[in-house]
Amino acid sequence: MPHETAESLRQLIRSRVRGHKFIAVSNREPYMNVWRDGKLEWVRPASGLVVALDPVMRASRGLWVARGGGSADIAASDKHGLVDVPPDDPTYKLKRVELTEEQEENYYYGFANSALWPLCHVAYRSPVFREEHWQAYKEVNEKFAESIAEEIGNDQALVFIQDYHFGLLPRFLRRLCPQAVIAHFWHIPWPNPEVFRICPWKQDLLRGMLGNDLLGFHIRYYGSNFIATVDRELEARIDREQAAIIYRRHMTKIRAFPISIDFDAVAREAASETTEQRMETIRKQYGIEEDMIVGVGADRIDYTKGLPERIEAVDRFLDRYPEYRGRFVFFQAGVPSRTHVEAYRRLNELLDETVERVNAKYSTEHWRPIIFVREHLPLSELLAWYRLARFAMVTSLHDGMNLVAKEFVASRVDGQGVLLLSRFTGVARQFHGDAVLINPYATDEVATAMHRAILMDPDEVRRRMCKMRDQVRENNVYKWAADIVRKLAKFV
Ligand code: GDG
Repeated sequence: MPHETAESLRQLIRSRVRGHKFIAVSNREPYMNVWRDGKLEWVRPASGLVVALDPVMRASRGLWVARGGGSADIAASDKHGLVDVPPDDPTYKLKRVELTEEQEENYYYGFANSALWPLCHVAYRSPVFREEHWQAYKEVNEKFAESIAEEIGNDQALVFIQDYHFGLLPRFLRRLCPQAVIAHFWHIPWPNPEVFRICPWKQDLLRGMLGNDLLGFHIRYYGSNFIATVDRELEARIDREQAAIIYRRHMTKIRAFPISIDFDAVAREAASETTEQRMETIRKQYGIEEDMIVGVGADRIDYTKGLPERIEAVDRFLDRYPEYRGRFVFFQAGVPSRTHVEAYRRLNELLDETVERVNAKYSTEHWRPIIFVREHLPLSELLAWYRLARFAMVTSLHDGMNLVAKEFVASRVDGQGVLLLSRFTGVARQFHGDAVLINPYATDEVATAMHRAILMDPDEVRRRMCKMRDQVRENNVYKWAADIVRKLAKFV
């Protein structure tokens, strides 16, 4: 069966949502303007969400509303905050909503990232609940609703909201634009009712989310947790047959849409001359001989990604299998993230300490087991590392989906490479049987899995990798978007 493409998505959007404005909403903007040496420049922030939604917007030629976070954002946009993007091929509009520093501090670093993020991930970090964070969260959600309503006016519109920054937006927006069809995709897990019940504003948040017509999660498990939470906290009618919630006579359908990547684009880039040259440069720069075994990881530096746990596993592996000392390197790329938040500052310190300790323990004059690069690498460099690797490690303690796993698979145009994958990721539901599933909390189990990946028979490696590649090729990001658009079109 031919798989979904940007072109088939474009046709679908044109035929199914004709006469409707297509509006996406997210906290982070897909393209940012900054001042560098007095010159205005474009930057593309690192985020799984942006990677997934940009191709959807290119196909829909719609409007993307987001917080303007770059130092030159205002200068680069018109008086309504509008600018044409992508810079090299303008196909859709971006509307930047300007927030005060205090709003950003309290809404983004505060309620979204210090309360909702740990609450939904259950990664054993206590959520921080503060009244001023919550007030700012409400304020910002309301401000976004007004800004979107300004663009919609009395027109018909399909609004596609992204993520946990906007739990209250659906209800605010429904009040202002009752004719709009509103869908919301929650990119992170939803916990069970026992965990969620500690949130002091739980009912307001749930009521906000029930302003949606359609509410999507990566997997059914998160959706069932959401339904169970509403059942416990609000007087709502649950229609289990239809996986829907009826609250104050409004119906919200709950569905699973596993997010993905642009498989063909990643595979093409991975097979390109640039990437192959990078592989050579990397080999020379780091002295990686042909017979050296490479392990790889790439993540935002976040406590949900299990980074110190991964380094501990490398330590355990070298301790238990000393024959690999001098023959194995582990490369970790880490993009700094949310460093304003105390828990993230502590994580960065812990990570540095752990890497230093393990390197000091095993390094020799000519060899160091862990290469840790704390920066946002160009995509071709990341893909070059993926291609050099015998295995990739995804050790999230909990993760909505995890796109790194899918990108690694797409990059292996040679059909080689083993994926060590945490059971606690959404993607583990799609790759079970083909990835080597691990529990990142169980260090010995992870060390054994690394050993197993190294010794795995090349035919078995290929068989598993080919199955995962088929999975992602077919279930690519255009299919994710097309499934949502088809569902949305039923409301039109
Ligand atoms: C949230 C959910 C869900 C990382 N390092 C570099 C780099 N990256 C790119 C990866 C990937 C993206 O960042 C990270 O995506 P993830 O899915 O792993 O994670 P989150 O940012 O936590 O995203 C997650 C996602 O939303 C989508 O719904 O899957 O569960 O937590 O694309 O490649 N990219 C480059 N250099 C780096 O050094 N170029």
